[in-house]
Amino acid sequence: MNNKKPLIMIGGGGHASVLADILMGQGREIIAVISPDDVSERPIFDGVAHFQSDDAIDKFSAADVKLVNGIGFLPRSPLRQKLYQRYSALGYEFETIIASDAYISPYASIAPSAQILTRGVIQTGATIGENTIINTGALVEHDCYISAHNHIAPNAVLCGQVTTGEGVFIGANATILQNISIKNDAIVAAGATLTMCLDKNTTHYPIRSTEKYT
Ligand code: JB2
Repeated sequence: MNNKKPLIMIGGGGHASVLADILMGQGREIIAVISPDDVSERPIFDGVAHFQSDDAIDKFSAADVKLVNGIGFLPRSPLRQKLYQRYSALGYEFETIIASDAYISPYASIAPSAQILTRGVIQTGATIGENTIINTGALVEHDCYISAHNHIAPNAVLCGQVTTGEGVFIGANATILQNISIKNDAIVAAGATLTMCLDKNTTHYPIRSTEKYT
């Protein structure tokens, strides 16, 4: 065990259970999970107090606990950011999560509350913004600037000096070439390769191999 503050997990689904696995493996104590849905089918939460309403968070003083944002982020799903902003404004701190087998260059900058999952790689000179998820196996190369509230999904590759605005979603296995800029709330679909800058609120889809024959 350690002397860090106990944690309250917001959400009890897939993302929350991945974070709980990392945190418990690091000896952290999760004292409550807050989820409107049943969590009994997720053994990772066995023995953790379950509350169905976010009102239960008020029972815990912001001075005594830290929150974990266990709500994932898929395109056009505002809940993760909304809860983060609501509870930050109330004075709660969100824990920063860095998996023990992630690689973070000593010359990278990780904002408090960011989440770097198993085998995530953050290379030298890169910056990761608040409440952003760098998911399993994702690679953020040198000097990238990843803003707040992004989700870089599993195994995505961001070559050097990519910049993103807030709320960007980059799907699993997508590749972003170097020096590309992706504006606020844009989406790069899973498996796509992005070779040009992407405007705000737009989506870049993968080119299907059949398209070159039509
Ligand atoms: O208002 C809410 C609320 N609404 C839904 N407050 C709180 N505290 N929790 C809420 N939830 C909970 O979010 C649900 O009860 C459920 O426990 C959780 C959503 O779980 P789900 O497994 O559907 O999605 P996820 O957000 O954990 O994961 C998505 O995003 C990840 C990044 C998934 O699509 C994953 O595949 C993905 N890796």
